[in-house]
Amino acid sequence: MSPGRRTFYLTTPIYYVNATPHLGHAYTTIVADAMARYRRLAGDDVWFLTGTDEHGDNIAQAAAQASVSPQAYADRISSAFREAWLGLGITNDDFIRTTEARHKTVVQAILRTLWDRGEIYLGTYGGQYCFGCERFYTEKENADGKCPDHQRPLTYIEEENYFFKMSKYQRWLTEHIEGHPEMIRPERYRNEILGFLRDPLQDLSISRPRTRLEWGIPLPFDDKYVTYVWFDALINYVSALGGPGDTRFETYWPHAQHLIGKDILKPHAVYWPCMLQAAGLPVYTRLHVHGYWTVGGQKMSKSLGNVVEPRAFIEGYGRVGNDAFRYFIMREMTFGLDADFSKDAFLGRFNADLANDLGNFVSRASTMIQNFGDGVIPTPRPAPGGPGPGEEWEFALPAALLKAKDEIAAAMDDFAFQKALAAIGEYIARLNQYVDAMHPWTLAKDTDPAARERLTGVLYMLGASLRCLGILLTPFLPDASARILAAVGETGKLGLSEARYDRLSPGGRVQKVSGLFPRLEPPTRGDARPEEGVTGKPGSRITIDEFGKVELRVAEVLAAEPVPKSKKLLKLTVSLGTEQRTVVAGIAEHYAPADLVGKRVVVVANLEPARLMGVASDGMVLAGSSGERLAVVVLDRDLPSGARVT
Ligand code: ME8
Repeated sequence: MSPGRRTFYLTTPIYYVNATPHLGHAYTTIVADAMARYRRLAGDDVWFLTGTDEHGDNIAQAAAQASVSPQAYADRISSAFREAWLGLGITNDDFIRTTEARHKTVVQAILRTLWDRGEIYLGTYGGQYCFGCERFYTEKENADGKCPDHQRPLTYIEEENYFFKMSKYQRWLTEHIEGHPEMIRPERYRNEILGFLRDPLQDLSISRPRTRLEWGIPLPFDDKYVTYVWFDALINYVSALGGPGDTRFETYWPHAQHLIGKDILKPHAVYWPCMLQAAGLPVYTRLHVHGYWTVGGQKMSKSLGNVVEPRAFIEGYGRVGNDAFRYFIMREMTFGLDADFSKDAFLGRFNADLANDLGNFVSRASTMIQNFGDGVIPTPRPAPGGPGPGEEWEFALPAALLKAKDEIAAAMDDFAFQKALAAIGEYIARLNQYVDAMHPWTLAKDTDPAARERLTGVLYMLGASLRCLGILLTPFLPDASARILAAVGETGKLGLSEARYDRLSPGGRVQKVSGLFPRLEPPTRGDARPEEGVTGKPGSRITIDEFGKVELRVAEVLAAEPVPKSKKLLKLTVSLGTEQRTVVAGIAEHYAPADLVGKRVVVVANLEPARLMGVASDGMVLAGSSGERLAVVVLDRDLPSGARVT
């Protein structure tokens, strides 16, 4: 093993098979996947587990309702989870089902050990029980006699059951959590558990009589009982590694890090460490707890009809859907806190971060290497006239990259996915600033040798930036990062340590990447639509207010190409500063595409989008004409893209 290589065992909860995968399940699984991909990128040894929780009353009841056997029911929904994760590109190394023999064997072995060690006894228990949650509620928890989750009345039941002597671990657990400040993260959940441990801890009922519930793992020392579903489920983290003694267990268990939602904090932070301690197994190292998603401000529920089904949501956005969904949920939720999912928020982040910032840079950089460097990474040489304007960027870009890498590393150590993405966002902003500052299109027109050399240097930096960005994005946007890397000729596996400015080989070919994240919906444009009749006849007068309805903006032409099968039309990709648009203009008989790239033109930005020869055009370029002659309106001095023209 190489020095500094760390080992990670990452787990998600195993999901109940009484509901199909939704946004909440997808969030935990996607962040776990991003973490697994990040650690692999950093060269670490990773084992990533997810799976399904298939026993218990809830599942038995759902199966009965569907008139199928519990096993057939579990098979169906477990496959739905497996397929959903496959569709979302989740890179789990294993998928555990609690109905598998490998799991049952380990559960029974652990129960046997606990029984032999005197950690389990037969007792009587009476209390208020919720069949939905499959658990008894204490008096404190059920003040109004209803289950707080299901809002159904609780039922008093009394039965003989086996109990795990959890109460005797109260002091040990408190001290263990206090002695391991990093064990439960973020801090608020650690405090919540320490608060809970101030009250006396009860023993845990770990069995259900088979007369009441058949669907479970029989106790190895009394087959009139099956194992309580939580006791069975938690053991998945150990059984999936083959259990104590297995090489995989010995390799990964000492590095176990569990990821869960806040709803299942108590079983993971209280029952599970006590169970492990009692069985003589080491406690996991970390428990990472995230908050809850609401949808449109409300709890997600079938009855409200607001359940977000990830596959269906993503399919609505075609190829970019998967990356965009991953990006949104990781960027929007502060890990540990609750967050709200809405289409508006999704579109907002998509257009601002992915289309405008990331997509814009990737398109500009790759297009300029195409147009000004013949699509080949040049060999940078010192400019003959000595260092020139913008030279400081040669240090500023590597510094920005290093800063991003450090911030991502710190954020990922803390499971702060939103911070890691914010750090990448800052790096992208610097890259766009670099392009704006260097004006490669101006250098391209300058015949002075010093300017040519400077252009060569800029094109090299742009190529190297694309490569570094592609690497940094790998864990978060797997598809987009692969496209960016492929565009600079990288199709093999690259590690995080490869993200450096001196690793790009001159001479390599670069492909143009346009439409990495095409804008989804023009914002607020409906408000400013010109009304019918405003244009008027030549010679007729309009008021200043009428003129004000036309939104004219400065736009930089990033790329231009002929529209296939059309003699007159050119397709222009223009930047309006914060956004990028495609505009079709009838100027092909007057301009060669290359002549337009880098020009600052004026576009009507609030025109209704239209399709011209099958190409969607979102705006109009101003041009004057007289007889056969046509001239595009350009600015005679520099103004930033997006500046208003009045
Ligand atoms: O509890 N927001 O399974 P489960 C965020 N089988 N995350 C959510 C969410 C939401 N609205 N809804 C669900 C179980 N989740 C047990 C676990 S583990 C040994 C046994 C996610 O299907 C979150 O990760 O109810 C939560 O902890 C988990 O799904 C609960 O999944």
